[in-house]
Amino acid sequence: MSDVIQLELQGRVALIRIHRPEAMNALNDAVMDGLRAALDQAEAHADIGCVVLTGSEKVFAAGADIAAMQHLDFAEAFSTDFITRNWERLRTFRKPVIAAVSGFALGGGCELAMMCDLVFASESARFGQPEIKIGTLPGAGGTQRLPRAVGKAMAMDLCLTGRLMDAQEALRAGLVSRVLPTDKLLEEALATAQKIASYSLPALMMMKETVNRSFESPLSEGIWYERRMLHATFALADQKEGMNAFLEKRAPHFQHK
Ligand code: CO8
Repeated sequence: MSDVIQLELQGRVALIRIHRPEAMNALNDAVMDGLRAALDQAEAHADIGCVVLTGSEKVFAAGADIAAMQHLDFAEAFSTDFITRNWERLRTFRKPVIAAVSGFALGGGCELAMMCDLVFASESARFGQPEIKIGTLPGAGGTQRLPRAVGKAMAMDLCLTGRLMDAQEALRAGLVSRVLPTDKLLEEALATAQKIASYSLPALMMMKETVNRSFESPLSEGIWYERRMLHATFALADQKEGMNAFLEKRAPHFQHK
C-alpha cells in the first residue's frame, strides 16, 4: 500500500492502519494520499462490507502535521484549498467505517474519527481539538461535527480551552459508542465489523446514507427520505431472503444485491 498507510483484508473487512510513529501519526499529504488510495480500494472491492480505521496503541493521530503547515501563508492555503484534497474522501466513502481509537485523537485525528460511522475507544483514548493552543482552528469539520456529537456547551469547552477528553467522558458525551480494554479494542472492532459486513451490503449502504441524511436535512425531509429508502429495499433480493429466512427460522444467505 504505502509506508504510512497499511491495508489488510480480513474476510469481508478492510483494516486500515495509520503508521507514522516518528510523528505521532501526524496527518500529512503522504498519509492522506495513502488513506484515499486504501479507501478507493475498499470501496471498489465488491467483497468488502466494512472498514476499520485505526492507529497504534499510543496514538490514533495527533492531528494535521504542524511542521508541514507552520510556514503556510494565506494565499497558498486558499489557492491550494489546503486540507481539502483527499480529506473529503472519508466523508464520501459509502460503506460503514469503524474508528478504533487508542491513545491520542487530536485535532485532525479527532476530526478523522468523527468522520467515521462508529467510534470505539480504548481506555487510554484521549480526544480533543487543541488547535487553539497553537493559534489556529480545526479545519476538517471539528467545529461542526463535535457540537453535533456532544452538544454546544461541551464542544465549546473542548475547542476554547484545548483540553482533552478521556474515553469515559467521551462515552458519556456521546462521541464514542464503546470503551474497551486497550488489548481488546481491535479484536472487538474487527468482530463488530465482520458482523456488520455479514449483512446485505446494499442495505448497509442505504442505512448509512439515510442516517447521515438526518444531519443534512430537516426532520420531515429525513423521514421522507427514510420512507423512500425503505420502499427501495423491497427491490433487493437480500430483503426477500432476509424476511424468508426469518419466517423459515433459518439463517439468511445474503448475496449483496
Ligand atoms: N504534527 C507534527 N508533528 C507532531 C504532531 C503534529 N500534529 N504531534 C506530535 N508530533 C511530533 C512531535 O513534534 C515529536 O517529534 P520529534 O520527536 O521529532 O520532536 C513527536 O511527534 C513526538 O511528540 P511529543 O514529543 O510531543 O510526544 P508526547 O507524548 O510528549 O505528546 C502529544 C503527545 C500530546 C500528542 C503532543 O505531541 C501534541 O500535543 N501534539 C500536537 C497536537 C495538536 O496540536 N494537534 C492539532 C494540530 S492542528 C490540526 O490538526 C488542525 C488543523 C486544521 C486541519 C484539520 C485537518 C488535519
